[in-house]
Amino acid sequence: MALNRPTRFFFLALGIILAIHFLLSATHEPYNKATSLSSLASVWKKPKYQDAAVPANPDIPPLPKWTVSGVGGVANATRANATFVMLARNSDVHGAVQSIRSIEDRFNREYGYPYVFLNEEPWTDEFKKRISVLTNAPVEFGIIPHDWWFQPDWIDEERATEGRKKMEEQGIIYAGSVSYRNMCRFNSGFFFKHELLTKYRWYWRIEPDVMFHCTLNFDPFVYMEEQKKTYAFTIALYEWSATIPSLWDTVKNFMKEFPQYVAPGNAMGFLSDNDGQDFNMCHFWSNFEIADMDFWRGEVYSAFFDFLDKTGNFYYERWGDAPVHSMAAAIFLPKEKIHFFNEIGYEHPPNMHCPKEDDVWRKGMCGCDQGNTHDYGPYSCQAQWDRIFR
Ligand SMILES: Nc1nc2c(ncn2[C@@H]2O[C@H](COP(=O)(O)OP(=O)(O)O)[C@@H](O)[C@H]2O)c(=O)[nH]1
Ligand SMILES: *[C@@H]1O[C@H](CO)[C@@H](O)[C@H](O)[C@H]1NC(C)=O
Ligand SMILES: *[C@@H]1O[C@H](CO)[C@@H](O)[C@H](O)[C@H]1NC(C)=O
Ligand SMILES: [Mg+2]
Repeated sequence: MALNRPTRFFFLALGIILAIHFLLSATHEPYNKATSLSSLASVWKKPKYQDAAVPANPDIPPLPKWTVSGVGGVANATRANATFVMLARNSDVHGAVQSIRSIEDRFNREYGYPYVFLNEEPWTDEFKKRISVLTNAPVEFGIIPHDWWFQPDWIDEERATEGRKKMEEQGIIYAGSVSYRNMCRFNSGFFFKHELLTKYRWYWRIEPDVMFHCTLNFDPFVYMEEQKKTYAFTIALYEWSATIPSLWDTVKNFMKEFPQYVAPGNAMGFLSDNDGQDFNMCHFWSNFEIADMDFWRGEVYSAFFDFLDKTGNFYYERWGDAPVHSMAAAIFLPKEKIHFFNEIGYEHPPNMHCPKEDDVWRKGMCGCDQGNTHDYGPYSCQAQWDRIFR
């Protein structure tokens, strides 16, 4: 039976629409769960990096699954091999609750990523109770082994005391604090070895008293994995140079001794305005980090941390995990492996990142003032970041 022209056209059009629908459903499911025609619109409006269908990476083993109660009911989500991690004191409970409420609200109640809390002291029942009630995701509370936290015996205490006094005279924040130094050293060289974290590859660092200002319509962990990123930040800014007087020289010595570790096409231009001669004080603000712990666990970073640690300057000076992580990422990785998450509105007072593009800000239903974003303010290093990709 020969079909008349309008009928043929009708079936052709129907065929095309169905083909597009199934193609998009299949290729975009991990991101947007676009399984119905009504959600096609959201597929078209996805941010730029989601437009290209990303093929599944055969190197990624099957992912653990558990049930999450998300908005609109219970769903089984596919997750990356990832966890949140928060270092905190029992006395931080109020700020910790606020941070977890914020990330659950803007992202995790839909995804159910687990949480790991770390502390050098035993957790109080009060802390565990106040946190556990906030999420359906697994939550674990770990204790930090003594030697990964406290000042090692081989540190010359006289010299350390002298260093703290000198810094106090300069009016530097946390100048006289030993516990702050413990924290910086632990975050630089140890957290990723903790037994509660070794089962994961990716982490998202969260601190007490931070805020997430935009709803995430995508999974940053899956993005990192699919796009083969290693380290991600939201805020880049200048370091207070007096805390790290000898860090750059030490890093340069390391590069001289291990030139094979320096990555071709790295982000040195972010750290230095004269090809690595001087450090320009730019670093990623590490209170937010999404990164691959296998990088910190690897040969290069292990050698780097040991080289830094044996100078004792986490205690004699006050080396921070932010410059240490930033330098490692910028020197030992090709620059494309570092990612700036513009969509993630984030605030750790006194600094905030808020997407300044209206479309990104609207899509994320952001609760932040675009006019107050840190990105191109006086202490920002966003311009140095942008520069290396020009
Ligand atoms: N368990 C524990 N956590 C700490 C200690 N000092 C700092 N932290 C945590 O380390 C992170 C950074 O400390 P914070 O005081 O926020 O430093 P800042 O952001 O540089 O001002 C936060 O997650 C704190 O909760 C400490 O002595 N013990
Ligand atoms: C989630 O997975 C469990 C176990 O595989 C299954 O019993 C349940 O029906 C699934 N729920 C949904 C909403 O797909
Ligand atoms: C998750 O990552 C860790 C570290 O790379 C690895 O040891 C572990 O086997 C991974 N687990 C799964 C389920 O892929
Ligand atoms: Mg903080």
